[in-house]
Amino acid sequence: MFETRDLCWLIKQVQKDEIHTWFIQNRKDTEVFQTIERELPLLFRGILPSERQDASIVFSLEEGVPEQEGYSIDKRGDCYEIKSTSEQGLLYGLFGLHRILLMGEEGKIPFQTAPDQCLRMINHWDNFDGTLERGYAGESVFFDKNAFRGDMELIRQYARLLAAVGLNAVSINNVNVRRLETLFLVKEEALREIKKIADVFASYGIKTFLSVNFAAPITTGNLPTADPLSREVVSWWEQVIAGVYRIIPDFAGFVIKADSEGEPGPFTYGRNHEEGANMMGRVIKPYGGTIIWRCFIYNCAQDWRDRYTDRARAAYDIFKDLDGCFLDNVILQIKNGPVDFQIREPSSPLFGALKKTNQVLEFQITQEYTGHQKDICFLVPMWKEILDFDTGYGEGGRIRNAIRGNSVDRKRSGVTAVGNVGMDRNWTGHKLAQANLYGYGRLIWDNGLSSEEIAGEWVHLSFYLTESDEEKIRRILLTSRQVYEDYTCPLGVGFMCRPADHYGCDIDGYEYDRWGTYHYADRSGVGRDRTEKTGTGYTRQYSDCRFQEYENLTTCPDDLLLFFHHVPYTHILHSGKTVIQHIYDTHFQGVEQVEEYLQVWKSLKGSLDEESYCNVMDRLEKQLENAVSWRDQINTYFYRKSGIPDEMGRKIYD
Ligand code: GCW
Repeated sequence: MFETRDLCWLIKQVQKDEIHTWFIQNRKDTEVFQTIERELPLLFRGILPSERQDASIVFSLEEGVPEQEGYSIDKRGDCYEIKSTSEQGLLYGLFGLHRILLMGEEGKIPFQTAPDQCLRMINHWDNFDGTLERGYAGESVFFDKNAFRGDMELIRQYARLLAAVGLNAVSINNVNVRRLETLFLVKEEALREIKKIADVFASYGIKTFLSVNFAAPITTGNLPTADPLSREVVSWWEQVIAGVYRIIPDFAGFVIKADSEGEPGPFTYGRNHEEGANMMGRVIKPYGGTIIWRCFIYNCAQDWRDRYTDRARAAYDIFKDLDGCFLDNVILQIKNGPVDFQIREPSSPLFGALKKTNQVLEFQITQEYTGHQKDICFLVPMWKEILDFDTGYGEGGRIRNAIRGNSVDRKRSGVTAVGNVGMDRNWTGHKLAQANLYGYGRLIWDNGLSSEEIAGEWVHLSFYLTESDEEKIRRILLTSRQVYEDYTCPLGVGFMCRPADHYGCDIDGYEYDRWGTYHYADRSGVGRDRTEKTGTGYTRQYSDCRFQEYENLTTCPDDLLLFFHHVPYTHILHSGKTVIQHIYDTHFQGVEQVEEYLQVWKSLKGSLDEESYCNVMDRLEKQLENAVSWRDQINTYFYRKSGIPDEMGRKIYD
């Protein structure tokens, strides 16, 4: 119909053609109001039963704090009234009403909502050449062969997807900023292209950030140094930033990955991260800009022989003591776990511990370690666990509250995630991976939503099937994280994947390498000892109660056991099983579950549109191959190491 790409949860076949009336009170002539007017007929044409042709929608912009993005929906007769104190709130209300009507949930009206997190962001890891650092859905929507793709209609559709689930910020280029992307800062032509993109996003209430390289003063400015305390460096940034704002007055700011994985940073010059981040913060402050500074910093030249240097410790070791030292327009961006987006990790100990610092929690929607958008892995249950995690620092200690409560400027706190879209027709490659983008937005707007509700919404909005068919897809989504964990990551051990691309099994792939992610399996046991008593001391980075829980074998949760402890294969878990039996069982189970997914999916043939059916079927076959390969390698590996057979006598290759 009106779109060329599959707009998943927004697309609705138009069967009827009635157009409802609407009225906007206190309308202003802004881009966001124009967006509301443009969206109205697209969204609401034909979604109400024909007997309600008189239905109308009234938008009222109320007096009040304009930054508030919440909205309310009321109903009088056949008239829906959407109210907010901001135009952005009205836009969210428009999408909210649309969702309520499509879900058949009019009973929820009067409805009121406001976002739980202020900054709700997507980070793109898109390179100027069109590739994505960790992308599984085709090339970049922004860039193509070292040029701006320039497809503004596509970007508008993307902005619409993001706004529809309440997202309000985006960074468009990879945090590993290469030479050509660094030139964006100083090339007027490039900045004009970025402005076009930023304008489209702004019309949906979305702010645009760029990632920049800390060494830009050297690579682009031809200076001999990027030392944050050098006068020359500061004035170079001042000029550059002034140039950016001249062209993009509402530019949001920069995302910076410094001193990480080969990138230069303040450490290169003997400075600390406060000095680096605050220098940038100071320069961008007059323009109202923000610096988002990533905490993903660790020594990536480690030695497996050294059992005490621990990558998991790094972010806390570097940033904890800097709490309270950052300017109020600087935000620290903290990955959800201490290592790197594994399917099971404890939460980063920085949450709850940083008490006077703007902070953003970073998730990964793109399935780098969670199946490359070939394997199904609905990540909302995992994100929810993290948001709900109680850091143990007393009241307000759940991560979802701590992020905001411990930030000095609440507007500069929130959640971000590495995005999962590309040029693939359905945006995400795997059709079911759309549920992750949808679910991410919905969950960080409303942290109280359950995974079941979110999965239910996405399935219904995307497929419109019978209740029992929808239930089949919901079940698949809701069990998929556990299934993926079952065949890839026993008891929190992590990183037994193929180095470089991070898909498929390679148990020792990282074991003797420099990346600091070791499982230390030997003939009697497995796991990384991170205890204070005998290991790396990482457990001590948590609050006292969490420290006690993780430090002691008797209280450490099973699913994180091998993350925190090195234990014998015969160690008995809380579940009553031995570690080795748990490994065998979960690996057999994981494969059985994927086999079942295939059967369930086959039963949907004919109910689903052919394209979605085939798209998922094709990937499920790949997922099964992958799961079988993990099962056989892991089971054989641990059987060979331990010499302990499976109690159930199932086939383990020797
Ligand atoms: O997960 C790791 C990835 C890198 C990525 C890095 C990061 C952008 O393997 O590809 O680099 O994290 O978060 O910076």
